[in-house]
Amino acid sequence: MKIESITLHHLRMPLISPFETSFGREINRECVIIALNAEGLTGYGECVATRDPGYNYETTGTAWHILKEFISPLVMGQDVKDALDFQNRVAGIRGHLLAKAGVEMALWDLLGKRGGKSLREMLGGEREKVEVGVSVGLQESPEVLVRSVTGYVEQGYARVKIKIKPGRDVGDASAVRKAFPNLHLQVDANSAYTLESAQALKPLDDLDLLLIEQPLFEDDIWDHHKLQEQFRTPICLDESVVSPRHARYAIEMKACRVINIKAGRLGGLSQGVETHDLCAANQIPVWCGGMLETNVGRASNLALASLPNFVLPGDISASDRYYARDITDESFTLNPDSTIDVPRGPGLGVTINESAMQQYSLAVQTLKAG
Ligand code: OSB
Ligand code: MG
Repeated sequence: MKIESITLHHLRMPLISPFETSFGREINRECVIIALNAEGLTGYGECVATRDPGYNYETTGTAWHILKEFISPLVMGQDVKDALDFQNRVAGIRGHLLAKAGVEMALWDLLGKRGGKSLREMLGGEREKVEVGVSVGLQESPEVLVRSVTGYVEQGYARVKIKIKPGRDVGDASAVRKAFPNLHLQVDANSAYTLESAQALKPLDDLDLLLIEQPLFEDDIWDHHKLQEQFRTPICLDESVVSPRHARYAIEMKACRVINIKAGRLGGLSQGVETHDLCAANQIPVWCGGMLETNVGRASNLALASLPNFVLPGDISASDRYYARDITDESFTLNPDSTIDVPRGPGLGVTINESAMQQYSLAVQTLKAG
C-alpha cells in the first residue's frame, strides 16, 4: 500500500498501580502510537519502548528519533506490499527492533482493513480466545504481594507471574506458593542475576513453578545453558531472544526449555511468527509476553497468541488491569475460564478513541512525503 503520511503520537498513560521490576518502577507508561495513512485508511501500531532504557536499550525518545529520521523516509510515498517488504526496506537500520515492530504492526492493521481480514486470520492463528495470566510487579513485602495476587486470583486469573530480584526471590515466591498451593505460578527476574548470584534461586526448584524467566543478562545465552543444567524448572528466555536466529542459538545451546515471544522485542509480528514456527519445529513451547501495552498492542498480542504453539498462558491481562481509560472504544475483559477473546474485526479489530489519545498526548507529529 502506498504510504501517504505517518503520524507519531507520544503518549503518557498513568498505570492503575505502579509496576516495579528488577530494573525500575513505572508509574506512567509511555509509548509511541504510529498511524500509517494509505488509500483513505489508517493503520495503527504501538511501539512498546519505555521512557527509560531499563528493559532494553530503546526508549520512547530513541524510537521517536529512529521512526522520524530513518524508518519514515524509507517507507514514505512507497508502495509497501507486506511485512516482508517492510522488513527488507528497513534491514539497513541496525537494531531498534521495538521501533520497527511498531510500524510493522500498523502495516498489518492497514492491510487487514483493506482486505477485510483480521490479524488473527492473516497470521494463521487458530484459536478464537487465548489463555492469559497476570504479571504482578514487586511489592513492599511478601504479605502485600500475597494480597495483590489474591485480588487477581479472585478476578479469575488462573496463572500468575511475579517479578523477582536479588533478595526478593525465594521469600516472595514461597509466600505466594504457600497461599496458593495449586496456582500456575512463574517468576521473572528481568536479567537481575549472574550465574553466581543465581545460585540463590536453587530453592525455587522445589516450588513447582511453570518456569523461571530471564534470570541472567540478555547477552548470556551460554550462561543460561549452564544454569538450565542445574535446574529442573524450565528456564524461559525473554530479553535474550531478539531474533529467530537467537531463538535457534538458545535451542541449540539448550539454554532454555521455553521461549517468551514479544513481537516488539523481535522486530515485528513477522519475526514473532517465524520464532513461533522455529520453536514449534523444535518442541519448544512458547507464550506471548506483554509490555503493559495499550489496547492497540494488546489486540496484536491476542492475535499472535492464537497461533497453535502458544501453549502457555500469555502476559495479556484485561484492559482494566492496566489503565483506567484506554485509547480504544473496545476494551478487553477476562472470561471466567481465564481467557480473553481474540478480536474479530479487520486488522487489529480495535477503534482508536481520539479524545483518549489527546488526553494522554505528550507530542504529536505528522510526516508527509516531499
Ligand atoms: O519482562 O515481561 C517483562 C512489562 C514491561 C517490561 C517487561 C516485562 C513486563 C511485564 C508485563 O512482565 C506484562 C504485561 O504486559 O502485563
Ligand atoms: Mg520478561
